[in-house]
Amino acid sequence: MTEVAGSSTAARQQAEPVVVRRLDYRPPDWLVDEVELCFWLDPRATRVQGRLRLRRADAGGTAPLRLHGGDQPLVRLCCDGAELASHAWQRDSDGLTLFGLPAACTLEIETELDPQANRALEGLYLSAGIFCTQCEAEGFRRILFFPDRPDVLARYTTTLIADERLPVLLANGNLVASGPLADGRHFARWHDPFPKPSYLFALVAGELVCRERPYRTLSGRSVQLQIYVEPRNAALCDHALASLERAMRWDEQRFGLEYDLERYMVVAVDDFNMGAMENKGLNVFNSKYVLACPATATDDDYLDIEGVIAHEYFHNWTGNRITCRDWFQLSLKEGLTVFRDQEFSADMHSAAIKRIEEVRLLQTQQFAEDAGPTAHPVRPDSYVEINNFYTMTVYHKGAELVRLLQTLLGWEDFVRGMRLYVERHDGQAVTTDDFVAAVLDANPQAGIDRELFSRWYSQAGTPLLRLSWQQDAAAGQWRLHCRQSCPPTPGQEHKQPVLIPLRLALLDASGRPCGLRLAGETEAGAPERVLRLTAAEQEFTFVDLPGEVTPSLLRGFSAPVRLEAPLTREQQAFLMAHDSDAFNRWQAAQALLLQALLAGLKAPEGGAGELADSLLLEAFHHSLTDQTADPALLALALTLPTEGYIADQLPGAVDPARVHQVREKLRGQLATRLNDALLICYRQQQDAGPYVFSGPALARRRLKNLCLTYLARSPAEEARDLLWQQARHSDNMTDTAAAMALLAETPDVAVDELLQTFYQRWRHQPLVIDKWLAWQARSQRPDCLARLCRLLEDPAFSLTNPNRVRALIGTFCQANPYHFHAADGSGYRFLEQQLCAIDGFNPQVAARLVLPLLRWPRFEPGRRVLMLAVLQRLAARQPLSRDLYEMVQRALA
Ligand code: 0A1
Ligand code: ZN
Repeated sequence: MTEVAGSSTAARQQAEPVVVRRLDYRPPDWLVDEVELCFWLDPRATRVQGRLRLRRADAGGTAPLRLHGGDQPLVRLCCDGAELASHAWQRDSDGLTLFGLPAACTLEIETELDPQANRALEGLYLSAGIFCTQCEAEGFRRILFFPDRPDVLARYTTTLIADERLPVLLANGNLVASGPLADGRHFARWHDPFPKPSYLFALVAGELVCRERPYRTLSGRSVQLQIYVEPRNAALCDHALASLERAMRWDEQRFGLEYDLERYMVVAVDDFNMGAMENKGLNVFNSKYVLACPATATDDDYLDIEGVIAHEYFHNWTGNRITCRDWFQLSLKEGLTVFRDQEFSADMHSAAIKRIEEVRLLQTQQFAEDAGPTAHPVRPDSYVEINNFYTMTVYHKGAELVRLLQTLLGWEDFVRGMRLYVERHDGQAVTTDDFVAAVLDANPQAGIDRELFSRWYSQAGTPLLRLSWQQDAAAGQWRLHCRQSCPPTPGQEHKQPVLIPLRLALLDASGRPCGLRLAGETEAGAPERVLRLTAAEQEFTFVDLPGEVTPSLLRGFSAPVRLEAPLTREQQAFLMAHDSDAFNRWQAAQALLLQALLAGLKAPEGGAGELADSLLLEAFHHSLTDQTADPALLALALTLPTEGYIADQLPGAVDPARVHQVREKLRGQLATRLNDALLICYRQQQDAGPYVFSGPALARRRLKNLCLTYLARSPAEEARDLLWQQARHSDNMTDTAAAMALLAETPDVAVDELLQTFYQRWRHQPLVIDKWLAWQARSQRPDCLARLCRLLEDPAFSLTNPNRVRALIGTFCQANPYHFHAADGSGYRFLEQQLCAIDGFNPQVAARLVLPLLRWPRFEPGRRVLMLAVLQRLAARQPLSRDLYEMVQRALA
């Protein structure tokens, strides 16, 4: 193959990283109406031809045409049928510039790719012999030179030509032609009638089987739902297919949104950087979020599959039909779609449990991000590598902001806002401001201050809400004082107040919510209210109360803030037992546990005596013996906060070894003191029959396995027997995994044998091997790291597969703070070595793995120095990917 050359072929070496700024946005000078693509698929040399029908956005404009590109060779470049003269175009490190084109023209571009060599898993690559693509955010340019920006929307027709041994050929849209060709090859042509940005392009080719079922939309159109997997996985698609159907029905009923093509295709591949991708009509999924059967997948896997299937489906409207103007608006599609998938899961199962799990994720991970060197607004202002901005903040804080609107408006008015958003912007590439404007324009009666609300999108950091109160029980009055502030974050020293909806109730002595009437109001009060906080300080006085009250504050976590409120331990215990808001019962239980842990951490030697006082023990005992409560809620309430979360609550520098020691101590004390209640509860929750995936069965397994986490620390022989019994004989992966993870925590020859037997049984099931790797990566045993180093060499492990890397290296660095933060720096050096190996071929994965190191300022001086040294060595490395460069620089800034 020969490469054509432009007039001045600039050297295409790695350029200095460029900062992209939101305020520099300019609409495109050129638009693409139609794209015709043809792929001659070959593992080592795939030929790609593209025909682009182009026109100037402004007929009088003079700007040259800019096409983004990777380092693939350019084989042919023609305009309206004639080869472009070498002086008419120029190539640089990230694309082509074309000069003097007619205002409307057809450009033909030809290039060649080596999918087999592509281990970055961006653009066109091979996963276990399956050709697939990943184009978000900027992967399309690695396939073809193109204006690869989300505000250029075009109609695509895609032809795939491949060997008959790759029988399934898929692309976006509807199938328009297919058939045999000469030389044992065949073709398929697909047309997508919906204009889309290049990041939503996809193709797949491989030896796949299809599991399908027909679906009829609410308005009566027929859609074929299809899941494509490797033949050996054919029996593992039922749950994903059923989840897809439920998600489609739910979106019709809740938001009136229907699917729009003849087919909806999902393909599962083993090598994937993220969870899944919402390409129009052809989702590509990490197989982790498709494949399930009771023997291999846990309850949480089942829930995750349902959630991710729904998430990608919901993107068809929030992301695909209405897309982002530029990548700073990423939360327009991601925050909104996460919110939608959360609401769906809440409706499918228990809303309270879903909410607690979301908040736990937000409090443990997004709050930590917002308090560290990578803090950024939900709508960021600048980036070096956009792939670094698929963050907890953009996704999950973004979802909280959509939820704020729903909380302020009520869900029916929020749905009205969504309808206006879709009606106004269908087929467009828009901004988060457009979304907020549509929802508020549909609801002028709500009187929401747009500017005040929009600060949530532009300000980084978690607001701190400090509440205090005075009670005059005799006069029936309760006065609430609210102060909000927000700590500085990188590049944002001073913050302004935001609009905080504070949902609250005041409980009487029996736990019943009182009627809430503010001074000056005449109408009888509702049992719960949402106060709007709009200023740095505000006061509210409630009147006509029957006497002493206990406040239930920020119910349902009505805003993503840190709450400081002077509730006593007795009040927390009261709320844990009596609050009618399930979320707040959980929050109160966690507050009690956290107080015990923090007290232990303050005391010399981790508190020589008891960490669990009688109040905590009684509250725990009461919960374990409560026959009326939802077992899944109890399990969440009685779960100890993670070491990472505990560390984040400490005012000063963190010593992770002490955090570990104190948490383990409390776990052990609760296990010993409550041994009998735990054993009884465990046995009560045990199912007699075979595994079923149902809400009640899942709830019982959760509580039973929560009991087991404590029983694993109990000195009683009976507890140990139960653990072994469950590990050896359960009929489902939920119970097996719970027991195996606990056994793997500590060194034991018998455990080693069990792990080995497990490995032999499952070594051909990579998703199960990921669990096996993760148990060992999470272990507290002293030889943990040495064992992990040996596992890196195991045939079941592969550094090029992101799931394996996350299971072993990711779990160790994120979920094993005890060993990762070993005082001798061995954990940090381990991560450094792996980063150096991975960054060379998969920068996206490397840039995510480095996150735990970026938190160095939180730690005691010894660890800080060791972590900084690794970061400095990484910063000095050549070559270093743009992804990892940006992360390391942010930590060193
Ligand atoms: N948009 C997908 C996730 C995704 C994001 C980035 C990717 O590459 C950088 C790949 C997939 C989603 O939200 O599901
Ligand atoms: Zn998404």
